[in-house]
Amino acid sequence: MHHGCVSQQTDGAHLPEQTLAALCAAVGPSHVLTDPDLRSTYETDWSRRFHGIAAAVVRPASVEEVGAVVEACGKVGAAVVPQGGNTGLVGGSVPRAAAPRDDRGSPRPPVVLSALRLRDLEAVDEVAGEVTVGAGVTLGTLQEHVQRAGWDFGVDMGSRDSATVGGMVATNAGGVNVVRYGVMRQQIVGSEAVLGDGSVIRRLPGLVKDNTGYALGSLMAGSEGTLAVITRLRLRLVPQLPRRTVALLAVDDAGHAAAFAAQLRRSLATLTAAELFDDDGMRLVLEHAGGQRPFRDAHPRYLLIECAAASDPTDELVDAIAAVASRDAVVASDEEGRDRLWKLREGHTEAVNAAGVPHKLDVAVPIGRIGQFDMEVREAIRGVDPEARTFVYGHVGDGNLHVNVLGPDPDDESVDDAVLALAIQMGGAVSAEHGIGVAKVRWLVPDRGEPDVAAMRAIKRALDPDDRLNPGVLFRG
Ligand code: FAD
Ligand code: S2G
Ligand code: ZN
Repeated sequence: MHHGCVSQQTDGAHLPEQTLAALCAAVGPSHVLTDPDLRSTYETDWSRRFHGIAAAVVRPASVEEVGAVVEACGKVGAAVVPQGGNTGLVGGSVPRAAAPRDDRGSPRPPVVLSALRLRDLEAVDEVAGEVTVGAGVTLGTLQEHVQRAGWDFGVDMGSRDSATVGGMVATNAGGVNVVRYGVMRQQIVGSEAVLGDGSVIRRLPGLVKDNTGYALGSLMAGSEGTLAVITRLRLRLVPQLPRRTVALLAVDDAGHAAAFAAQLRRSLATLTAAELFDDDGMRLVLEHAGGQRPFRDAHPRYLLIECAAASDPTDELVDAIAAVASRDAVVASDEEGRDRLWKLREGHTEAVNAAGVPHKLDVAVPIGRIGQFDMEVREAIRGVDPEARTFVYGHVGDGNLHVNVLGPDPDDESVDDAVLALAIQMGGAVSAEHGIGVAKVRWLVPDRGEPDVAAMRAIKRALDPDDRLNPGVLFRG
């Protein structure tokens, strides 16, 4: 197996030798991968739906090395695909299936720039309740780091062991605690990033108030690798809440789940999560991962509620549940019991993925229309493909549902179109937290309208005039 400065490219256009040499000089030969075997894990996304060929995978270890890589690629017009943990679900982190071509028509595969070696972990700033970390630090590593210092981080999600904080900002990740702490954008108090021309934009002192012009860090949130390569983040921390209790309520339908979640949010200051799933999903998770049904009977929908506080929140949660008309409820305050209930929800992604290549639609709808959407989306899918298997689960507290469909051919998007059109029709969004990537480019204008997308394109042209960074993501190339 080879890597390094003599190209081992056997399946696409080579990078010019002087570019490879410049990349090796920037990051060292062992971090320039051209051999197809070494590149492969960086070229296919987590869901296995998106794949492309990279001219090389390059792994810089500092902002200076990122700048040198971006400049070297810019000199020969090679596109750059920034990549973190490669857990994104809309195809934005891997080379496009159709490699861009140069003016002679020959394929110009991009360079995948992996942020995984940007792993600095600065000491927690105890007074400010903030921390500065490299973009390649995983969510799990960040959580351990700040918990050791007696703090916690406000965003949590099932991909914590691989998703990186740079990728989480780039996709403006949400996760299970949005209902208490907001999305990734709201955790940023400073950022450093490299623009397409290799220049560095940096604001890291961690000032909670800083009205000195445009908030470039916020602009990075949701930019999906198209505006800059994020190299470092300064993040706000939240108090560590050691006492946790989880309740699982059996409910009649998604509308009741949304109404109960709103009622419990009002009555429980300690509420940190409100998640929905259906019985088909629970059955699939139990078939895939094993485990016991929490209730004797099957029920149409389930609402998982978590409360967290410095002192035991169990009593107030039990009292609040008594005030909502659920069919049945179980409560767990011990770690093993809580994990067992969470696994029924967090096990969905893996269980669906194990059952086939899913069509994954991550949509937001006004919370008051969740019940109507849950009913109509199932009808719409049945109308397109009566054999399809539909699983609806997600963050009901924030109006974000994950509609996963098994059955239709991966390339047949008629089900995707039906679901996304319904979300727009109901005043929702075609992506709540996973982003647009390449998967939903053609839905950006129907969802946001021409003027909004024209303004986004103007920002993209201003910051990346040569369309070097992640071309094909967010906008048609
Ligand atoms: P990647 O997948 O590597 O990249 C994602 C996008 O960000 C790409 O467009 C890429 O170009 C860009 N990017 C990555 N790093 C950088 C960087 N340093 N600078 C600039 N651009 C960059 N998402 C949620 O929001 N909520 C969930 O609850 C959730 N649960 C998940 C559960 C599972 C099991 C899995 C597999 C995924 C889940 N996701 C969830 C999706 C995914 O984890 C998030 O989108 C995550 O933020 C992606 O981070 P990453 O480091 O893997 O980024
Ligand atoms: C979740 C993960 C990806 C998916 O479980 O909250 O964001 O759609 C999702 O399964
Ligand atoms: Zn989610």
